[in-house]
Amino acid sequence: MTANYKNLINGKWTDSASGKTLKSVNPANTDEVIGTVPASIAKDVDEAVAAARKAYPGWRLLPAPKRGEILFRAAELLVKRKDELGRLVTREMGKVLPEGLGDVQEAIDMAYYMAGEGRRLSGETVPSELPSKDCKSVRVPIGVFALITPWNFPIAIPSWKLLPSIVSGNTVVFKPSSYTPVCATRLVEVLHEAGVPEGVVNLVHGTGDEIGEYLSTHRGVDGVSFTGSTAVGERLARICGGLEKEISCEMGGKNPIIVMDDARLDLAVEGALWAAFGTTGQRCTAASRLIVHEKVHDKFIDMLAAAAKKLKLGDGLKKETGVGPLINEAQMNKVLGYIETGRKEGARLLLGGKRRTEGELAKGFFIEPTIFTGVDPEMRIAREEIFGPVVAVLKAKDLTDAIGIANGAEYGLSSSIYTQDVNNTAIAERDLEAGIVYINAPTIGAEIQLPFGGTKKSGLGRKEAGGRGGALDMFTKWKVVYRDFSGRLQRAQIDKE
Ligand code: UN1
Repeated sequence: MTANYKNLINGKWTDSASGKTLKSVNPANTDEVIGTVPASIAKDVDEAVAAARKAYPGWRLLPAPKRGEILFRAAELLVKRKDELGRLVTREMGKVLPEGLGDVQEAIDMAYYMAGEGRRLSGETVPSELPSKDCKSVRVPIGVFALITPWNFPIAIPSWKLLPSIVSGNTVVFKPSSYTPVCATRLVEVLHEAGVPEGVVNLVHGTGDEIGEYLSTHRGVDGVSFTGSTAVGERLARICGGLEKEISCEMGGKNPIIVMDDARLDLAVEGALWAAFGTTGQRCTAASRLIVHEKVHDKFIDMLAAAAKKLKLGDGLKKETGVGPLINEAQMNKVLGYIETGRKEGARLLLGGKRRTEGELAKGFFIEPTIFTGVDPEMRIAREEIFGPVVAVLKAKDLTDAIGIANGAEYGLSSSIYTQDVNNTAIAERDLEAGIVYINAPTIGAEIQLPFGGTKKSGLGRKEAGGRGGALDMFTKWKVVYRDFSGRLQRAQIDKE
């Protein structure tokens, strides 16, 4: 029997006013229905926003350490459910089980970390230029946030938004991707069970087309945190900018790995394989360009192709599977379209390139790990985000050339260099235009205690995750407080005694 999941509005699990539902299926086997969720409409969003508004004044005033304690309990519940949720991530999203478990672990890390922030959320105290006066800056919540999340990290990315937003004292309306709604519901269940009061976290399921923009531009919403495509992010940012709403968008990537002539090639191959084909290339941090020094190019691509050939396609729950399915048919067709484009543009197809449908693969959306060589920086496969198991290899003459190619893309999320030369690492660190630079490690695998986000077309507004410049800056505003206890009027800049 199919499980029917619901929206959570004002602490109650409810169906949509539309009476309709959406079906979530396993992308490795579309015969398997993971569950149904409400196909929400504007009226449901209105109710969710009203619930969040109503809960805000009380939640704002609950001491932050108390809010943090609820998050700590959520972390403990997630630890208990890690296996179960990890398997669900694999069944609903398709990534292989170790990655499904990693997805949940990232939420656990974030929950413990943000629980601790409940006892920090620190501002600054600085001296005043006048006697008997003190000055400080404090972080204050912003109000009601709309949180819009993608399907590729169905537990981790929602946790990046839900946990810092609520520990900061905001209330939220959360709209997860309609491709992974069951994972999102299970995460919200955890928060609910951990003791998040009614109305603080509201969950509304539905498609982006039907309710995404409606929610983001809603009069009752003060801020928007969005992760998804650059096209949608730019559009939301334009509209929200005009409505005085806070907005942060985490968007696409075209992340390069530079392999220098002095690199440890074994390490570089292993890293490239993991970053290009892990999560079936469906990460905004996936490596989709390998920029290889001409001296080691031929050897590198031979090693890479030999290693990629061994990756087995299949259901991510099976131990032997190296690469899972694409999320849905549309995404699969988009990726196949790019493979066709690469061929037409004159790149050389070194490996893969086809959909596979033999045996059980017929029930899912599987594409072979695909490597193009002889790629020119101007080709579309070198410039556009593909979001699939397709990597473009480009040749570079030296470090300057490699960095020039890397920075030639319109995106700037993650980047990496493999080299044994300390000076090369320093130059890469200084000159790569990206929010994240990895040295002797691939482009994926950011840790939650540091800010996450990119430059150029990869990110707009504040960054996510922890550390200075991370999500607390997205979900709070600075307020400055001056207190004069001199008992007289003191005039800054004017009184000079
Ligand atoms: C994403 O690619 O959409 O750094 C998020 C990483 C993960 C998060 C990726 N921790 O690859």
